[in-house]
Amino acid sequence: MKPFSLIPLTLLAIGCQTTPDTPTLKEHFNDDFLIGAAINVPHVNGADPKADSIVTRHFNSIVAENCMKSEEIHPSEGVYHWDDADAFVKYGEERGMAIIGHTLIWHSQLAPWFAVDSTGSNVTPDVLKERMRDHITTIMTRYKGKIKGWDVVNEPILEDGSYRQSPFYEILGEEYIPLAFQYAAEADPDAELYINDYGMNAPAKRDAYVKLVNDMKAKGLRIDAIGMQGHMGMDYPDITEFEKSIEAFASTGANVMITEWDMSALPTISHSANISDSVVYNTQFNPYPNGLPSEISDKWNERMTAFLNLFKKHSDVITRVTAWGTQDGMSWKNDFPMKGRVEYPLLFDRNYNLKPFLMNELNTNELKYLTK
Ligand code: 9MR
Repeated sequence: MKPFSLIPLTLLAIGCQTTPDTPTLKEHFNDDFLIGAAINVPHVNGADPKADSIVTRHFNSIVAENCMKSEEIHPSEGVYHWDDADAFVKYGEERGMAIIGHTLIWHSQLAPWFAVDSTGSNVTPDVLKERMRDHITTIMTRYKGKIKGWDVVNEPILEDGSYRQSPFYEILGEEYIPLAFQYAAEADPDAELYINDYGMNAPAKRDAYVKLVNDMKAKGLRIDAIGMQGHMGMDYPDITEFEKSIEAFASTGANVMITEWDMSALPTISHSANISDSVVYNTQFNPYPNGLPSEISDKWNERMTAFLNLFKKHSDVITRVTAWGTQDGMSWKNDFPMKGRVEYPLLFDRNYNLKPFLMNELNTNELKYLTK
C-alpha cells in the first residue's frame, strides 16, 4: 500500500479530469461486498446534485437515514406518511441499487403513540404485539420485492450485555425481539432480516448478541445478518476487539454487515454511553473548524485503511459496508455529541472529493469523482 505522503501534492491541489474508466468503489469492491451510503430526504429530493452524483456513481446500496423510522413513517396509529419513503425506494430502484430499510423496531425516534394508551400508560403486551405486527406488516408489504433487507430491530442491547429498558422490553421482555423477527419473516419471506447495533466490539455485548442470534435460530427464526454500526473515533473501537466480534457473529451462521460507517476525526468527548445524548457546546471540542490539519488527516486515513483492510479480510462473511452519509458536511456527527462541531468522518470531503485512503485503495490520484 502506497503511503499517503507519496500522493503528489500538486495533483492533490489541482485535481484531474475524470475519465470514463476512472475506477468506482462499487466496481472495485464488487467481489467483496456491497458498498453503500445512508441518504436523507433532501438528498432524494435533489437538494445536493453533487452528492447525488457520488451516490449514483460509487454506491450500489442505499439505506434510509431517517424517513423509515416509526416517528416519520407512522406518526399516529394507522396514519402512514409514505411520500418520503416511497421517494427513497424509487431513487434506489431507478439506480438498480440494493435498498435497505431502517428501521422497524427501535426505541429512539419511536412514534409517541406506539407503546402507550390514551392516558399515556404503557399498553398491554397483547396490544403492543398487535401494533408491532401491524407496523411491520404494513411497511414491509408495501415494499415487498423492492427492499432487499430490513433492520428489523435496532439497538436493543447495552454495552454490558443487558437488554435496553425500552418500552418494547418493559412491556414484552426479551420476547419482543423474536416476535419482531417472526412478524417480519411472515410479512416478506424474501426480504433479508437484520439486527443492528453500535458498540459491537464490547465483549459482553458481543456475547449477548451471539446468544440472542443462536437462541433465535434454535427457535427456527430467520436472521440473515448482524449489523455492526461502524460509528468510530480515533481511539475507539479497538480493532482487535472489533475483529473478534466479526468472527463471533460469523460463528452463528449469520452474515455480518458494517452498517453505519463513519469515523470522527476530532478528540473524543466522553459522554454517557447512549448514542443519542448530547453535551453542551465548548470550543475546545471543535478544534478544526477551518479544516483538518494534515497530520490528523493522515492518522484518520491510516485508521480508515486498517478497518477497510479488516473488512476485506472478512469479506467471506461481510456482505455489505455502508457509510452513514455521503460527504462530511452532511454527517450527523457535525452535531454529535455537541451541536456545531465541524467533523470529517465520511468517505468524501466537503468538496465531494474521495478521501485519500480510498484514492490509495483505488490506486488513483484523481480527486474528482463526479462524472457519471
Ligand atoms: O443520522 C441520523 C440523524 O440524522 C438523526 O437525527 C438521529 C436520530 O436518532 O439518527 C441518526 O442515525 C442513527 C441511526 O438511525 C441508528 N444508529 C445511530 C445513528 C446515529 O445517531
